[in-house]
Amino acid sequence: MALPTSLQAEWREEIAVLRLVRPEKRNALNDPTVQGIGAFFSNLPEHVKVVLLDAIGENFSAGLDLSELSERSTIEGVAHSMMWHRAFEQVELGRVPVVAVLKGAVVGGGLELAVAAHIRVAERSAYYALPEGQRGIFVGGGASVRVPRLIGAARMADMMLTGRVYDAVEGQALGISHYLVGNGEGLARGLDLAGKIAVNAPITNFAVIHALPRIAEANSREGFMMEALMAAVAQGSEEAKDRLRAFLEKRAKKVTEF
Ligand code: 1HE
Repeated sequence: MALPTSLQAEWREEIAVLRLVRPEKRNALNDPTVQGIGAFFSNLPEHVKVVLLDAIGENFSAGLDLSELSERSTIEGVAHSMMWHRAFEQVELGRVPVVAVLKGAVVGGGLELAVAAHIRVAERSAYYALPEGQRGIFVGGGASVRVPRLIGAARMADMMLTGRVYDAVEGQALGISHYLVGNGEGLARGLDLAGKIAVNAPITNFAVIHALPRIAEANSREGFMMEALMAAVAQGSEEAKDRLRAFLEKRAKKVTEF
């Protein structure tokens, strides 16, 4: 798969690692990078069960590459934003779960990319901002849909109107990250979590990334129906039967606190 120079892939058996590798520009996202991310996620080899999204340098991403913000007509602006939407939809609604490792700047389009992942591990250095307000623009990579799901529209409005920056501890309390680790520890934790995800039944991973968000956004009547159907599909799989039998025959791991 041909990737732009701003992206690098590493294959670790069932785990694919995709890295932003433009640290000199704080991993700012130019068009080839965004398109490369979309292409990577839509062409994952069959054996890949989970993707880890990582970044070289001290920052996850400084967002949209402001040096490429050329004069665009209104309709070109719509098309550009929709290009980001398509690419990040491949992350959120692709074939496999995605774990993102966050550090330093996770701002603007960088935050938009991070929130398209399913699990976020934040290093203590991570901070979150939406400087679009300061730049005189608006979010265009899906933030107004995905960020309110995590922290609410009111907090997002504050970030955009006042330039508020949340640090990693605040981000963890608000639910932006799922895990908070020390600086330099994100990759190891991310790989550990990716390893756990990779051994789940594929039907469960599918249900979590494709059915759960739709059910969560549906009204209760449709939600309960979708849940019942999804539960029956998962339960009926051979893999579910094997796993349930393994538990009853005391061959499977119990739930443990740590
Ligand atoms: C960039 C970008 C960028 C850095 N586009 N080149 N995003 C922003 O408004 C954030 C803008 N960036 C920053 O506020 C700061 O760079 C950081 C706080 C992220 C990092 O600061 P620092 O001191 O580590 O680095 P720096 O010296 O500011 O930047 C190093 C280089 O990266 C420098 O280039 P150089 O050629 O002078 O070395 C910077 O110009 C460059 N750089 N960030 C282009 N974003 C779909 S819509 C999404 C809308 C948005 O994402 S808007 C938010 C954009």
